[in-house]
Amino acid sequence: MPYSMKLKDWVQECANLCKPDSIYWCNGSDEEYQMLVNKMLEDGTFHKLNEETYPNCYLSYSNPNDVARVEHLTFICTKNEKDAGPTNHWKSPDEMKKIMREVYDGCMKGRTMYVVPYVMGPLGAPASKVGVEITDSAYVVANMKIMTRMGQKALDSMKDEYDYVAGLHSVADCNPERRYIAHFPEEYLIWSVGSGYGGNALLGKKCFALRIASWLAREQGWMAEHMLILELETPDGKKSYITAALPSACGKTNLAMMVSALENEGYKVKTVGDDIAWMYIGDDGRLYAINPEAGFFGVAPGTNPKTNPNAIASLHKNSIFTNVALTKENEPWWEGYTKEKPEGMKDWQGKDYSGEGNAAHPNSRFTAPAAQCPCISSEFENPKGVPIDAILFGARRATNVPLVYEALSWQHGVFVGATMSSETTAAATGAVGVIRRDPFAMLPFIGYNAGDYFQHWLNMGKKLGDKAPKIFHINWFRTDEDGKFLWPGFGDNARVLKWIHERMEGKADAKATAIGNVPTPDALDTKGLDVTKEQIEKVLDVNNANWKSELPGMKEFFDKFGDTLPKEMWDEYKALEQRLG
Ligand code: GTP
Ligand code: SPV
Ligand code: MN
Repeated sequence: MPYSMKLKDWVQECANLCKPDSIYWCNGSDEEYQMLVNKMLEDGTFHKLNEETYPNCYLSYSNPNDVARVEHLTFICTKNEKDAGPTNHWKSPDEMKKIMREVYDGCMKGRTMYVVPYVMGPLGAPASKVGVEITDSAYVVANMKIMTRMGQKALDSMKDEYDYVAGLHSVADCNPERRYIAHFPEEYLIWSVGSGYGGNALLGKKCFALRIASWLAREQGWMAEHMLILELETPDGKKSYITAALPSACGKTNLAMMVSALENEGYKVKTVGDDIAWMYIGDDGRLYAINPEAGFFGVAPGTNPKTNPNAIASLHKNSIFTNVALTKENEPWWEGYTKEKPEGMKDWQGKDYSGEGNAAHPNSRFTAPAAQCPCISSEFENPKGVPIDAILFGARRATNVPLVYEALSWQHGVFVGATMSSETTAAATGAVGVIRRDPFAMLPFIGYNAGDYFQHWLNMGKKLGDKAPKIFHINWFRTDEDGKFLWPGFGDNARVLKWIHERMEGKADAKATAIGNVPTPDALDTKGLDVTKEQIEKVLDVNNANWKSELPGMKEFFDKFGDTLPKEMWDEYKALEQRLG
């Protein structure tokens, strides 16, 4: 996986361009972290939170113009435009580099250039990979320390001086007019400028582990996916492993860490990963997954001791909070943390909170070490990863899409993934709540032509044969006429996992519908649940007339691909059309 320049030479080249005052190579030690923290406390980037209740935790505010991923400024820069495909923004590598070089030129004057080597994946795992991020943001370095295996151990993991994915990042003047997140997958290179936030700036995450990695994965026969990985312990004491792809801010962290409502019945959930899965075919022919990350960069709003106690426990020490509100007790707060808003808060820009609007930004986040999660799986560091039994695709849809359904085959499952649609969220800039197609929850993250990506999924299914995981679709967000969620969600989602598990064992009943197999109302365990039978019927309902109205959107999406769309996708489209009558 070689970059074209030796690491030292590339660092020098970046320094020549960005002209920092000094260069600092990160070793990843705790002393170094403390040094960065002290520097950020001094310059006001960090605010220290209540040491008694949130030891070693810090609050940071981003520039108000820089609060989420910027999909309209994210580019896949391949030599041929067709290789980026119809779902990505494209510029030629030469043109993009020319534009960005002007922004990079001298952008680190008066600043330190940090060189951040990091490993994505457990140390020593065959599937793990090294990246090096150059950045002028101490905040980014601190986040990378939590999110990845960072420092000397990454340098030690390199097979030779070329064995890394290169990422150059500068906040520069944080100007939205001069902000670009560019990927050069043919060169194993990422350039990001003008943003210091989340996936725009922590280059190991979406830029490397999804966009560059998905390109590599296609070349090398594996998969890089926007998926949580969870461990499901069942009453027989066995463990099965499930991955789930849900779009940004649609419930991956929550599903991965859920406290099962069916613990008494023997269904328990543990976390292997909450955002990204790298999957490969093992020696036994099964699909295995590792979590390339070492921490959680989780959505704060909605997280509370009831909805996600494990996240709350994870973030109570050694964590960074970005764009949350601050209470009088010097503790972080966000919408949905408590029912009552505390008096006398500062909002996410540090101003006195008036009580109007959001105190925390809707995309405010916590950065917490995965090892602190009470329900982290014992397999989290397993270099082999975990064998996957089921793959779930999920969306945020108020209408039409039932709580859960089972795909009829791998090929049909690929069609279900390819035609996913979901309401947009605050995780990216732009309108919120607009339904858009989001294939495999990867629309913003596929680093190449999505038509080729669908083909790659079909190819992986052929290689896996009868060892392929079963595919399901989930939707926790269906609402009634008054806009209220029909399904309680969170820990009660274990009831859906139970049905999925029993389906795989050939035990649970299902009703065949046009879109796939849906639980019969009796097959879903609703014991102790405070919902009416009518509500359950509603949340499981598949209405053919409504589904027919979904078809034109799918067709319009597929039409964009021309001859890069696998023929099998049209076959499945026609079969669905027929089943709908
Ligand atoms: P990214 O980190 O952006 O990729 O997001 P994610 O998919 O991990 O989403 P996350 O689990 O953080 O959830 C996003 C929002 O959805 C939070 O506000 C949650 O409280 C809410 N949420 C998660 N699960 C459920 C559920 O089962 N029901 C309902 N109603 N809301 C949920
Ligand atoms: C997402 O948007 O899917 C995230 C947050 O997980 S970010 O790291 O900003 O991409
Ligand atoms: Mn994500």
